[in-house]
Amino acid sequence: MGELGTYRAKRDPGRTPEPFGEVGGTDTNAGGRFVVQEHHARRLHYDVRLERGGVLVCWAVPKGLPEKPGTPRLAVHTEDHPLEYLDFHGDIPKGEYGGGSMTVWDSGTYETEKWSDDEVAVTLRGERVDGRFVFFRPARNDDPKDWLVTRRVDDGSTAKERSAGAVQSPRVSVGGRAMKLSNLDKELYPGAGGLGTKNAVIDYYARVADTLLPHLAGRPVTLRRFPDGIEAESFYEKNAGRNAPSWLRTVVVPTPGSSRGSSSASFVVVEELAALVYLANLAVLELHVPQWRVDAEDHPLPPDELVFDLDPGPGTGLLECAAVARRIRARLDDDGLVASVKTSGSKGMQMTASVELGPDAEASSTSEYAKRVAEALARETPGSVTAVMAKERRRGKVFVDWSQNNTAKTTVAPYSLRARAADGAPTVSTPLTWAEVEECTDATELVFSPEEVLARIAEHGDLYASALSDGAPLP
Ligand SMILES: [Mn+2]
Repeated sequence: MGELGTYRAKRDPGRTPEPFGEVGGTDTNAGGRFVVQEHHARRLHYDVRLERGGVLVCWAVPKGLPEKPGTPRLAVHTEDHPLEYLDFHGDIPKGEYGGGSMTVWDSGTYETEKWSDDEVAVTLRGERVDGRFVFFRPARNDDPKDWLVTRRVDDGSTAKERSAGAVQSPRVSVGGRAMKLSNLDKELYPGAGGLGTKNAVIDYYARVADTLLPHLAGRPVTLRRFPDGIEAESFYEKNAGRNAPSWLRTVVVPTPGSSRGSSSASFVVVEELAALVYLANLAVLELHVPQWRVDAEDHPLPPDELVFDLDPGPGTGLLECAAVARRIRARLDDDGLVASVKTSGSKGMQMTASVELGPDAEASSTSEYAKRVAEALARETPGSVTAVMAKERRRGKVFVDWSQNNTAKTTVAPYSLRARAADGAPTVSTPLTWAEVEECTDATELVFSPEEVLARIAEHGDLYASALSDGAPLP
């Protein structure tokens, strides 16, 4: 059994959000779960933690686990952590031990090949990392905590395991990009059966790619990952991560209000099928985009889209949103703007119009215009529309959220999956025809599964195409 004395001695429970669990009761020496946390402490490093003997055995790896066999990397053996640390993420206050933000970079299960006092050989099976690693204490080292970690060729230790591994973790070529998929049978939507596996998620994104990619082009995307499915913890990721493949387009963009305290992040820009598949394999279910793009030289451009997020308050739903959407459409039409409408895939709806701001326009002008529209609607029908975020004022009303036009904010992309299930299938942020919005009498008619969305594209083409057309000036 492990000990947590050193762990506790280094931390004050009144000052850090970290867990203070007991040593776990079960004997899990055979192997079990692992986590790799990205820890932005004084220096960025990756904490690799393996469940064993009721605790987590830990190494801090400054450069992260090696992607290939080759030169071993430093892996500082740190104190055992409580099992609750497996899903810990958050901000450890500055000045405290390990102060800085911590996110879960990957998690999964592992098998043990060897475990001794100076050598630990394991196979990690996560979303990002999938392979054999050996942690070892070199024969001559100045500090006994300074271990090394190396990657071994993953040949599978038995034939059975090898064939199972080949099905679960196939190497594929997508649009000319080689990648390894992992844990394809994992249930990301529990209860959805074959429709909710990671395999099904990858399949959907691959098939919707031709229609979805133009909406993502040039937009630094915020990724919402669900490594253990929609009922477990999720993570908003802005950073592409250090192990992102070199072909993946990334762009460094300032992130005001970042909880991490850094002023910029290296965002993914999704512009090819391979990128969508790569992200789906990381259990990225939701793609959120800003209302602006970067140019070919990675410079941010002014907003090119105007968005309204229609958020139904208690006692209202999609039908009330539909009524408000029609009114907004009429106003935009009067101003020469063409609106597309979609479900959010969650409770509400969103509308987008393509705009072109003049050279002297402020980036905030889309937000100001949307606010004027929202406030005008709220004045006309104060009983059913509000333009104010305050929760307590929203009962029985649709909140017309104009604030997502702020350049620091994002909205879920059309055709993105959502982390919700309806009728045993994942939901999708689905573009609608205006006839559907006008004639709908039952909100369930506006909820679509991934298969239905693909069939709608085959029938209608891209119902969100007007968002991609040449923008009109704001009045
Ligand atoms: Mn750490």
